[in-house]
Amino acid sequence: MRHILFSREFWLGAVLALLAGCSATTAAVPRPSSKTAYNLPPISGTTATPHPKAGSLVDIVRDPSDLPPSVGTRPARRVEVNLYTEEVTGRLADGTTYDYWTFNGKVPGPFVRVRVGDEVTVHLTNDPASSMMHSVDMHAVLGPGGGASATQTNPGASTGFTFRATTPGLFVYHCATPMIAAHIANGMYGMILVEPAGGLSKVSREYYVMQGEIYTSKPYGSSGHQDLSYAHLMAETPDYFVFNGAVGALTHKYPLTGKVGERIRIFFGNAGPNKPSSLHAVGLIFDKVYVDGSLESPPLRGVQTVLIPPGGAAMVEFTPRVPGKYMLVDHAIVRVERGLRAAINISGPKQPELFAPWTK
Ligand SMILES: [Cu+2]
Repeated sequence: MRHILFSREFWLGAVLALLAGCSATTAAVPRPSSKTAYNLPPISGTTATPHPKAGSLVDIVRDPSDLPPSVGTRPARRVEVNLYTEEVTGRLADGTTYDYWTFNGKVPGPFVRVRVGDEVTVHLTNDPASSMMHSVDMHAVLGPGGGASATQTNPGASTGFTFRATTPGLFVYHCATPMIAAHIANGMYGMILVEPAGGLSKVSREYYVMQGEIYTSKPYGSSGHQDLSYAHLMAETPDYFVFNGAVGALTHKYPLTGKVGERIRIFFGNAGPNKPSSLHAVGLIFDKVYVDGSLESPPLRGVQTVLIPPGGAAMVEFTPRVPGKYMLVDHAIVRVERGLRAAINISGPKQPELFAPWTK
């Protein structure tokens, strides 16, 4: 039964039965040019094989500074969003690889930034080499499945939908093809920001960070290639917790940086699929927290830890006053031991009136 339940054919059948009338086209679709930007050899073998050399892997980590600028004061307009679903083998941790399912080759997927009133057209193309159907459910969408009913897309096919951005806020999007939890755990998530008219206030730096869970057949820290463990997924017992897709993504590869006195904004999303996040910046205090990603409610001020449910988000802002090395964590702190940690490196002059270490 387990084999049947988790087989691709079972879920393909279920989806097609559920979504009769939403069939995808089967015309071959060329890969977007962005694919070639990786300039990496294909990875062969995805299960029970020695892990490839780390240097030959696709880099799935999203740079947290990779996000568009604010919409500013522009009027509402039409916006095109191109999503390309792609299954790749990437580095999960040093010496450990994993088969990720992605939007546009990175985890999280692209940060989509629109303003209220925009007419947004979403194009979803599924890589011809995909093993699965994929789709997208955007929490900013008013419509069936958040767009998922219109975008169940076969490998090599394209689908899409158009929606009106009605509500300012920071929203999660994710693949919603059964088994949905597996598609999310494998990396198929991102965020869409709907800015209010006039845009967000100006800040010095903005970062895009998402928390995810990875369920592996071998224990945390095992070397070699890791397969998804459906047993662990169903039991809601993640083996890894990651920011932006991989262990060390935001410590060694892309640490967050800033200077004393700068205003820093983090767009933070929790992909889950199962666990809430207790977001905390060690040694810092969030000046403003837009709870649950709501931009229509006033922010909380002076917040230590922010609770963010799976499928939820928060926009947090802070101004570091003291230079040093800080950490962004989930205050369910044991998750640090499972890979969940981001560095925030703040430079600038010492501030002894605020903080002064001493020894006897
Ligand atoms: Cu998917």
